[in-house]
Amino acid sequence: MTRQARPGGGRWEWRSRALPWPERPVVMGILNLTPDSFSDGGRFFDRERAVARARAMVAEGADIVDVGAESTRPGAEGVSAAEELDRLIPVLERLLEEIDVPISVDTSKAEVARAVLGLGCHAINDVRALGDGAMAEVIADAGAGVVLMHMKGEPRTMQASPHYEDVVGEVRHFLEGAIKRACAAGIASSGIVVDPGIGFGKTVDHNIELLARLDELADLGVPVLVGTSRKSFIGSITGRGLDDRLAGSIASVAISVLRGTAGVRVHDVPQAVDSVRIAALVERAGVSREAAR
Ligand code: HH2
Repeated sequence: MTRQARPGGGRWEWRSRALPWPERPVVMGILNLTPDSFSDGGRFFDRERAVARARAMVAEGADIVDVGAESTRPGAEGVSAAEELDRLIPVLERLLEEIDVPISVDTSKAEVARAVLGLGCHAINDVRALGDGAMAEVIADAGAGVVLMHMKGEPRTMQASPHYEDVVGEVRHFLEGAIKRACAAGIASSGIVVDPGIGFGKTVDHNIELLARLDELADLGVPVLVGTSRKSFIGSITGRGLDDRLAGSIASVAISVLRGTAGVRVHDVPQAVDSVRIAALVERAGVSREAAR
């Protein structure tokens, strides 16, 4: 396959906070405030521990902290906006005072987005890519950023035999439409990031193909974020349980960076930071060689 331009040549800026891309890939640390998240559910449900965890991730090199209060693991039931906000607000108030990196909130509800952007959060990580009719306007009005992720189906049922004719083509087409909707609503293009949604309505083969062909998302013109951390496809390939997927996760981080991703969403920040540094140097050396040919 011919290498294309690096995915998302554009800038990445959330509410005037510039992220280091395209200088280097961005590491987004995951903070789940859910009792039922697939990998770390319950561990950070306590407010103090959540704040301490976020501070530690920043000290370890996270460029963004992504805070979520509703699990989207396969089979998960949704929670109400009120419950999400009860979990989020006390922690976000502290984080906005105490940590110095942009904060995104993993939510698909416009009502939740309005409240957290009102507090000063920098972006919405929307696994339903503006599926809530009011979401685009809420983000645009706040001048905030957004992650538009591809998902086929709904978390409760999405892993029941997902089918694609061409997974990369379909994900690409979906993300293209989502970018257009975001821009039409007035969200600044420098604040838009896309994500192929690894594990969201995809088989192991679909996930592998998406990683292998990540560079085909290049000409969407916005940064690409990839979340593989501890996901079940890593367990399927390695035979490892949730607590034993670090090596597989870090391998997938390096592969994503070699395929030119702009950012990785991870639980294990220090290991991801090292992996990104090494893979980014190799990726850039490859790009320079091809440019010189
Ligand atoms: N994956 C999860 C949740 N949100 N957002 C983006 N942009 N990309 C992802 O791949 C992604 C995401 C699922 O992982 P996790 O947050 O660890 O689990 P849970 O949804 O169970 O809280």
